Amino acid sequence: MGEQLEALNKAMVELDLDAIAPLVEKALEEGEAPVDVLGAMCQGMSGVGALFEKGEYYLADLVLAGEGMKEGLAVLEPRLEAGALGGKGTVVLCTVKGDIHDIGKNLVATMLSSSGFEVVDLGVDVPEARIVEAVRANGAKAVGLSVLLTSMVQSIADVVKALEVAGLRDQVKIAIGGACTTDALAEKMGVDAIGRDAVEAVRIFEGFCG
Ligand code: B12
Repeated sequence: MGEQLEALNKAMVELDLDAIAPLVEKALEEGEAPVDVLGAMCQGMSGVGALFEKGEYYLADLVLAGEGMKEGLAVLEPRLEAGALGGKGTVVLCTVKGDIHDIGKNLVATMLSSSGFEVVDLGVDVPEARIVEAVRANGAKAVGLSVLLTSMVQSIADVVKALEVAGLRDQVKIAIGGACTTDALAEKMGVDAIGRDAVEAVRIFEGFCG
């Protein structure tokens, strides 16, 4: 990661909101790709989530970090759209049934659409029938499921099963991500990949749709 991107990541983690937009400008001026700038911000956001988990940050800090993302995105978005014309394929994305966490999913959505994917974002707490419907209606090649609650992992298996029953499982690849996901869980649930952050999500879906 370049010097400006390191600084941007640090400003996100330290909630130095005034520094974010100028650092985004600077990184772009120095020739960093918009999608890498967004990647640095996403990684910073994940750092904030980790500090919250350790008890070092409070909920208000997460809200501040969200504001920081908005400030950075205001500078970045016009540039990102220019790169988003690739038509890399359609991804149906959501947070699974029973789970309402959406910060990470939203970052994944932003990264994917900025990288040239069509993203059909179904939101949070989404039952498997709606996912099947969206895959069919949009001719999606891939599904991304965000899962943060251990108590809701069964929802992943429900999606896999529903796609099988609908005769669509062979046409779509499925990736999972979020706090409670592991390689072992991915294997157990019969999905195709697990992504640890929004940058890895882009790599995975490029592999799926390429
Ligand atoms: C913020 C937060 C909340 C917020 C959510 C706000 C929102 N709009 O999302 C609020 C306060 C509402 C909340 C509620 C709850 N929460 Co909560 N929450 C968190 C916290 C601290 C951070 C999550 C976050 O946003 N991180 C920052 C983002 C950027 O990171 P991320 O989500 O990991 O996403 C990245 C990657 O995982 C990946 N990714 C994510 N999704 C996907 C999908 C794909 C396809 C791919 C490839 C990649 C990918 O890319 C993302 C971007 O880099 C986590 C702690 C943690 N370690 O995750 C607990 C955590 C997830 N919550 C937890 C719990 C228990 C709850 C509650 C049940 C609490 C309660 N008793 O009410 C409720 C659940 C309500 C529900 N039904 O869903 C537990 C879950 C424990 C478990 N293993 O089951 C955690 C782990 C905290 C803990 N250690 O106890 N929570």
